[in-house]
Amino acid sequence: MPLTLKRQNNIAIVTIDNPPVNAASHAVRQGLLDVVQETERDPTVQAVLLTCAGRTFVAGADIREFGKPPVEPHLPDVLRLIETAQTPWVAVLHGSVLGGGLELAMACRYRVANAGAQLGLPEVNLGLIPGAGGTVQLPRLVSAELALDMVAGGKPISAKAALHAGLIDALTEGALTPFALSFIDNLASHPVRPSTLDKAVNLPVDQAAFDEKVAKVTARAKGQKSPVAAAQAISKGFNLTVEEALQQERETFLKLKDDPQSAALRHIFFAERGTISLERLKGQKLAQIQTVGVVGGGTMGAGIAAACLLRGVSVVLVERDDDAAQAGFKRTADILAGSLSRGLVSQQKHDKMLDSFTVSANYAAFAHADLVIEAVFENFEVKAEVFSKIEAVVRPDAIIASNTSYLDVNALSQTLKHSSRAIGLHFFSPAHIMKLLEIVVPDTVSDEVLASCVAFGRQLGKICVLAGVCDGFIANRIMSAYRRECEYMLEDGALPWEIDEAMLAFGMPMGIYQMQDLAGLDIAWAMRKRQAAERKSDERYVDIADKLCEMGRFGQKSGRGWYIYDGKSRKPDPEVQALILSESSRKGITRISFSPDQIMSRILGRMQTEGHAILNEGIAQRAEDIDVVMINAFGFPRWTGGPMFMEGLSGA
Ligand code: 3H9
Repeated sequence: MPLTLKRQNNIAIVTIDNPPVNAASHAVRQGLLDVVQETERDPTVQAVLLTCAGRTFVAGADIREFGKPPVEPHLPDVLRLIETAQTPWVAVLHGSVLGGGLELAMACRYRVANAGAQLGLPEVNLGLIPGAGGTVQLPRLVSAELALDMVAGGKPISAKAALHAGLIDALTEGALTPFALSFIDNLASHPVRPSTLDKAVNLPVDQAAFDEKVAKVTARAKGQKSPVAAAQAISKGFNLTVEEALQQERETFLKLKDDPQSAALRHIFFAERGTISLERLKGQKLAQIQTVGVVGGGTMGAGIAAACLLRGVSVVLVERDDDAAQAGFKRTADILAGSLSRGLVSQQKHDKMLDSFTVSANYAAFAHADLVIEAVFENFEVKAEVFSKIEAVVRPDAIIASNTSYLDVNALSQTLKHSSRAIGLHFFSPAHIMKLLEIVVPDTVSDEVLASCVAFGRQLGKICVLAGVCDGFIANRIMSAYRRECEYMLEDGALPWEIDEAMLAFGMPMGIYQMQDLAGLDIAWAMRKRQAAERKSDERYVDIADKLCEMGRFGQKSGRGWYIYDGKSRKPDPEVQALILSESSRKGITRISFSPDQIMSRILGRMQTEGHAILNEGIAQRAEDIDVVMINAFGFPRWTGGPMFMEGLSGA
C-alpha cells in the first residue's frame, strides 16, 4: 500500500510511501481520497498530519502517467477536498516538495518543514504549468513577484526562504514528526485558519515592474511555450475569481500536456536519468575516490579541480613549475570565491574546500591520489608523456584519466604499463558548471575502473554518458560534422550571419560562427593543418576559415573573425562576404539562397546522419544519449527533445 493511516490519540497520521520519490500516482491519489473521506466522517479526529516515508515528500505528479489516459480521481479534485476539509491537514515536508507535491502541501491548512526541504513548481521544465491549483494557490501565500519567479522559472527555493516568504509556517533543524505534533498541539488553542484558496491574492507591488518581469520571461523563453504560459497564468489570475483561475490553469495544463514540447521534455527527463545501464557495470566493486589529482591548472584543469572540491573531493593540482602551480591555485580559488559570493556555498564550506586543495610542481604529490585526470595541451605526445609521469608515481590501483576532447584514448591507454586503469573523462568547459561528462571507454579499461568512474561522475553531479573511442567521441564528432555542413552552405549560398540567425531562431544559445569567434579560430586552424596530410583528395574541403586565419582574423580576440567587432558588439563584415562569394565562384558553385528553415533542416539532417553513424559504430549506446549530449554540451534546445528525438528515432 502506498499510503497508510494510523492514529495517535486524536491525530490521524497519513504516510505516503511510494518510492522512489513518492509521486502522486493513481494509488496515492485514491488513498488520499479515501483518507479525507474517512477522517471527515470521524468527529474524534482533531487534525490530519500528512507525512512521507523515504527520502522526500511528494516530488510531483507521476510523470510516467502523463503519456497515458488520465484515471480518476484526478489530483485537483483530491486537493480541493483536502483544502475544504473541516479537519485541518498539516503537511510535514522534507526532501523535494515539488509540483503536485507542493500543490498538495498548499492544499493543507498548515505546512512545517525540515531545514533541508526544497519547495518548487518545476512543471515548466516538463513543458507544463502546474495543473492542480499551483498558480492560484502560490500567489495567495507568497508575493506575486516570487510566485511569478517560481512558476515561470521552475527553480525550487529552500525551506528557509519558504518560511521567510510565507509559504511554510514553521521550520525545524531537528526531528520532523515530533516537531509537527507539537506544532499541532499549539494550534489547538487557535481557531482554524482559512484555506489557501480563501485568502486574498497578493497583487504585484509595482504593476509596471511586474509586467516587465513577464516580458523578460517571454524573451528568455526563446520559443519554449511553458514559461510564457506560466507567466500568463499568474498575471491573468489576478483579475479572475478562484474558480475561473483554476479553470484557466487546468485548461492550459491539459493543452500543454498534449503538446509535442512537453513530450520532448519528458523524453529528455527520462533520457538523462537512464544514460548508463550496462550489464558489465553491475555489481562491480567501486573505488572510493576521495582525492583527485589534476595535471594542468588552465581553464579546464581549474574547472575540474573546482568541480571536485565543490562536491567534497580533495584535489592535488600539479603544474610544470611553481609559478604555473600558483596561477592554477588562483584560477581555482577564484571559482570557489565566486560560488561563495553568489551564496552557493557557506563560508565554512568555502574554507574547507581551500583546506582540501593543494598545488605542486612535483608529480610525487599524486602518491595518494585515487584518480588523476590530465588536462594539459591537446596533443597526443604531450598527453602520453604526462600519462607515463603519472603512472610512475601513483598507487597501483589509482585510475588515470585523460580529459582529451578528441584524441585516441585507446592509443593513449597503450602508453601505460597497465592500460586497464586508463580512461577518458571528457569534461565540458566550464567544468564546474557544465552538467555533461563523456566517459570515453577504451578497449582495455577494466569493468571496475569504468564503474568507479561512472560513480565518480555522479558524485560530481554530472550526467554521465558513455562514448566509444573515435575522433571527437559523441559531442565533438557531431559538432565537427554539422560545422562542415555549415561551411558547405557558405559555399553554396548562405552567409555566416544568416546561419547564426537561423540557429538562434531555432533556440540554440549561439550561432556556430558567433561561437567560433568567441573560442578563437586559431586552435581549430592549427588542428586542420596537422590533419591536412591525412585528408582524402576527393573530400570536399572548404578553405574559407583557413583564409580568414591567414588574414589574421582569429575572432573576437583580434577584433575580426567571421564578424567584425567593436568591443563585444559584432557586425557582419563585407570583407568576409566578399571572400565567401569569391570562394564560391573559384569553385564554380552557383550560389542559391537559403531560408532559415532550409538552413536548420541541413544542420539537423547532418546531426542526425552523424548520429546514426555513431550508433551503428557503437560509439553511443542509445539514440537518447546523443540527445542528452547535444542538449547538455551545446545548448541544443531542450524542448525539442534533441536531434534524434526530433527525427522520431528515440522512443516518444
Ligand atoms: C506535476 O507535478 C504536475 C502537477 O502540477 C499537476 C498534476 C495534475 N514521476 O532524479 P532522480 C523518478 S509535474 C515519476 O534520479 P534525484 C526518476 O525517473 C511533476 N518518476 O533522483 C528516477 O527513476 P529511476 C513535477 C519520477 O534524487 C527516480 O525517480 N515534479 C518523478 O536526483 C529518481 O529520480 C517534477 O518535475 C516523477 N515526478 O532527484 C520533479 N520524479 O530510478 C521531477 C522522479 O527509475 N523530479 N522520478 O531512473 C526531480 O526533479 C528529481 O527526480 C528529484 C529527485 C529532485 C525529485
